Amino acid sequence: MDPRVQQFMAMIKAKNPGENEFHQAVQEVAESLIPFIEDNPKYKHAKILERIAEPERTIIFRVPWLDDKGEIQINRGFRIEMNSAIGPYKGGLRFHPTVNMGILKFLAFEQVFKNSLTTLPMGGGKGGSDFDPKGKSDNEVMRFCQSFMTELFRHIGADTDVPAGDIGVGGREIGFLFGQYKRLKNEFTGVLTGKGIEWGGSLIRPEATGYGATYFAQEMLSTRGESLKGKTVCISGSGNVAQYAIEKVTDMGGKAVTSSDSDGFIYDPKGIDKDKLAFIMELKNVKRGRIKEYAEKYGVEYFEAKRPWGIKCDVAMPNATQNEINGDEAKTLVKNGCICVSEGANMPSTPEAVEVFINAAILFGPGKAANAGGVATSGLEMTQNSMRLPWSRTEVDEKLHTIMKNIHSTCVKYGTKENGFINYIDGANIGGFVKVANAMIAQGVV
Ligand code: NDP
Ligand code: 2IT
Repeated sequence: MDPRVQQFMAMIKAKNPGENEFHQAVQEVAESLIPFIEDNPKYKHAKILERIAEPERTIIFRVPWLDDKGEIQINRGFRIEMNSAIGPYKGGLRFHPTVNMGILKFLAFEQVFKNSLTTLPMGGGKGGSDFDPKGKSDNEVMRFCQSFMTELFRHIGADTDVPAGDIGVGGREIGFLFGQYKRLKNEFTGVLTGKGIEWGGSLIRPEATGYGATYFAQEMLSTRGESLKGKTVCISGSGNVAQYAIEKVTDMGGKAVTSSDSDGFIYDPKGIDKDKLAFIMELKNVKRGRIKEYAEKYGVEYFEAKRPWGIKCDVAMPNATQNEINGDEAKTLVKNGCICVSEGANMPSTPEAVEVFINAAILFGPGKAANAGGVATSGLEMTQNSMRLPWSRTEVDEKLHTIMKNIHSTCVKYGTKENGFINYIDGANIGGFVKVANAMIAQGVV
């Protein structure tokens, strides 16, 4: 490891003990940025890297609520307000039992670069709770969301901090959170994105992350004269991002053959077509069941407690969670002929997996570029809320598509090496950094 990166990481680890995912995310960025900063000393003198890795504010709070039996439950709520140099804090809320400070800080850190790449005026933030929505009734989820917002409302606002969804937070949760915010503040504002279409939401926001990651895959493939047409695509996850990635891959002529949840994955060699996707959507969004039921319904194979990376594919789209592709799985993907990885999830590839992809010189689109379509469309929702005018489906989708192409161009601009290889990690990290860093310098030591 570059000794300058090593020294920087020793400081980060000492300051943030035990926050492994945060260390991992910062190290990846430091490896891209430290050489760049050496060549651009103004960023070094202003200590931008040291400042950008320190949240502007972290908020931790108690979330008490009553379950259906009348018993008191206590969860922990968080909001990390990471960086506001180029706009209000912006980023999702995650409800999952694994949520802790290290995970949310990694997500908030990534969000700063991602939001900058979208070209829209959004700073970075992330929040959530160790609350587990699985197995909870709608009423329990509502009481939890109301209690969570009863504290969070004093820290957020349409011009301050604008949360949205992430794992475990979809349309249902955003509705309950928005209702409580409105009640507490007596204000109908764009304080959350991912709202329902009848009450301030944007068309295409539900689709945006999956569509965007697929558009990004197509852009990467086009640099090698390829396209998604006729490609076999391995997808993990069966939630929001995975569902709309499956839809868009199919629309663009590819064949999505896998889908998973935390219990296992299904392999459908004929491809998950529109009808089968409708089944997954009903299963996951309404019945809140398990992906195993797909195998039972369509008579395909189900692999208990396994991830889909052993299935032969041309393109892989990890759309579930962090560190879901390890080094060995990456080797298997490459060995089986995978030429492109587009990360719909945040940091789904471990550092070992990333090394395998880069050494094999395949097309590797890191999450902060590939999945930026979700937050970009949140930015478009904020614009529509400010104007109090909604845009059509086509208008939003065209804007999303243009943004994804521009992010790809930014990665090419900052990530192309002397031999012509595009390192999208360097491209996204440096491309996302410059605007935030310049804004921080302009705004003084704050
Ligand atoms: P959902 O909650 O809708 O779906 C999450 C999916 O991932 C489910 O299939 C879930 O399975 C699976 N999953 C979650 N945790 C794990 C785990 N520890 N191990 C294995 N599988 C797991 O979330 P999203 O689709 O919104 O988010 C997926 C990823 O995309 C996350 O990394 C998120 O940060 C990222 N992302 C989301 C955006 C958005 O707009 N929603 C935007 C950009 C990135 P199960 O049901 O069993 O838990
Ligand atoms: O990781 C992400 O970019 C998201 N979960 C979406 C954030 C947002 O504000 O739309």
